[in-house]
Amino acid sequence: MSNRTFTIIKPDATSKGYTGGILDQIIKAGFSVKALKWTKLTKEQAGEFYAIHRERPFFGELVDFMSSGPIIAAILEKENAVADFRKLIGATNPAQAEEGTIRKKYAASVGENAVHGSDSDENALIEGDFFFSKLERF
Ligand code: FUP
Repeated sequence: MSNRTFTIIKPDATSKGYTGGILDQIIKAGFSVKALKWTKLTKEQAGEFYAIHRERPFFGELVDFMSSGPIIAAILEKENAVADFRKLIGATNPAQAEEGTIRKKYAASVGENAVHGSDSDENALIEGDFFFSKLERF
């Protein structure tokens, strides 16, 4: 089992000033930051990152949204990181997210849902590699 996961604080959350609150909640939950970047994706890069959803009806909207403003990308470390982080962020749809979860507190809708969290150890590695070079992670 890997002890790392990957997250994005999405454009809705950065534009609403939620970045500090979300990072604080992540760190207080026991995750340590191993890489961190303030950046913005082009449409092409957002499409590449979410290539797995290419055939889904919401793909165009997802790409437009994820390239609409700055984001924070980060690699996080904690025992059981992938599963524990998914628990911390809550369900994809904030209406179904548990009380106290990041999406319950900060997300507006299933599309604009404040944060991304990797769904497997394998994808955590792939997604971390998408954003960070070896020199940028510790
Ligand atoms: P999650 O793993 O919780 O981020 O959710 P998914 O992998 O199912 O979806 C990836 C992203 O696609 C979500 F963060 C938001 C977007 N999405 C929509 O915009 N509409 C949908 O109906 C489902 C997902």
